[in-house]
Amino acid sequence: MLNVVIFGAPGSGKGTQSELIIKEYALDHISTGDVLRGEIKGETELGKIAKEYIEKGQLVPDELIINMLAKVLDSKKDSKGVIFDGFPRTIPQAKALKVMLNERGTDVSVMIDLQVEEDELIQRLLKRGEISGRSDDNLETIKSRLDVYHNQTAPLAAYYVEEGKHKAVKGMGTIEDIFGRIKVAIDGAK
Ligand code: B4P
Repeated sequence: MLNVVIFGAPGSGKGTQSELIIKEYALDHISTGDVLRGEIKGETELGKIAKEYIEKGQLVPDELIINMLAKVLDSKKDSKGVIFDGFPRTIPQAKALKVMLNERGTDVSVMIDLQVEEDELIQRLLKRGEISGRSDDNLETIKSRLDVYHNQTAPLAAYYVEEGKHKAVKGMGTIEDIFGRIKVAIDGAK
């Protein structure tokens, strides 16, 4: 199984590149952000809790995310491989993912770390905010998401270096050029 973690700051292009990776490698896509937005839209109990965190630019608590992820993973039992987009975002989430995959006889194959300068991240998210209507794409919330990324999520890069799975990829330039670099990283890990 090919299991790819796509990692990077908010606005680094995780969602955009995931779409291309899925097509190229016939993987299933699990985006915790998309699952949470679906829960919010459906006004579920989880959605009501998640909304409060997302609108402040904070992470939804690990326990809720890990339970949610386990359920989604169970629904992909016959998968050839999965791209994890926006998960893990903390060390406890990474450890839980390892246990869940090991229980299913598999593991993370590679972690793609998309690297984009901060000014560019802010510009991309403000631009998306103008058209998407996403409640977290405004300057105040973007700044808080970037702080959360630096404090809680960025340390995961060292975790995956330790696991021998980390691949840094320059996330600036055209979408096609970035995808070309990602393919080299994934093919090298297969
Ligand atoms: P996400 O939906 O994962 O949001 P994100 O990190 O901001 O990344 P996103 O996917 O939206 O952006 P992308 O990099 O694709 O999470 C939202 C919230 O949910 C989090 O803040 C958190 O509260 C909660 N959450 C989600 N997962 C969680 C977890 N595991 N634990 C706890 N809480 C969790 O960038 C997109 C923009 O850049 C697009 O508009 C795109 O068009 C543009 N773009 C992409 N590539 C480009 C390029 N090369 N050039 C120019 N623009 C580009």
